[in-house]
Amino acid sequence: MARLEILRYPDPRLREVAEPVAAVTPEIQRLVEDMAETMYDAPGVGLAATQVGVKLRIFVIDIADEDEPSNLLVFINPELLEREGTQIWNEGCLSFPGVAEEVKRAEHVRVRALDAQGQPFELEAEGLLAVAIQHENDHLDGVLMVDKLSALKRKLIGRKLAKQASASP
Ligand code: GNR
Ligand code: NI
Repeated sequence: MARLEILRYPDPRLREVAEPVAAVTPEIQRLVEDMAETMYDAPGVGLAATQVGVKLRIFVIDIADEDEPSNLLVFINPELLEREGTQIWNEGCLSFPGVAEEVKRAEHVRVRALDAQGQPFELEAEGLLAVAIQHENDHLDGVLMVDKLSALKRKLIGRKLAKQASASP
């Protein structure tokens, strides 16, 4: 297993639209393991392949608390089938270190995807899991949480991250 480098905004690769996975091969399974290790190491509740510079429709999520057993969810070629209601969550993103902003999302989603074995599954989610699924699915389309904010907030966050980038080695 290996930890992967997480791209930071405004890296242009975060804006690329990911392509479907043709087949869940051992190489894809290795990538999924590396993504999970990278997510746990960060730590984050989710990670999309786009964030590690891989243009494939894959994300991993684990919303289990520290005192709970881990529960890795793997989504390959995910499709959002239903979105219902609205909720506002204070979101973070590993590609925006130190940023947390309230984002409006659907309260309930139904998603279909392939798991790490290439088997199709469907899942209904609400609360944080629904937020994470929408956040990660957006990454696969090059959509970032700042796109859901006002132009002013986006500009302030852009400046903050530019400052961080010039301050860190
Ligand atoms: O670690 C993460 N936390 C988080 C909190 C609220 C809503 C969404 C997220 S996802 C984020 C990890 C990440 O950047 N995934 O793309
Ligand atoms: Ni993110």
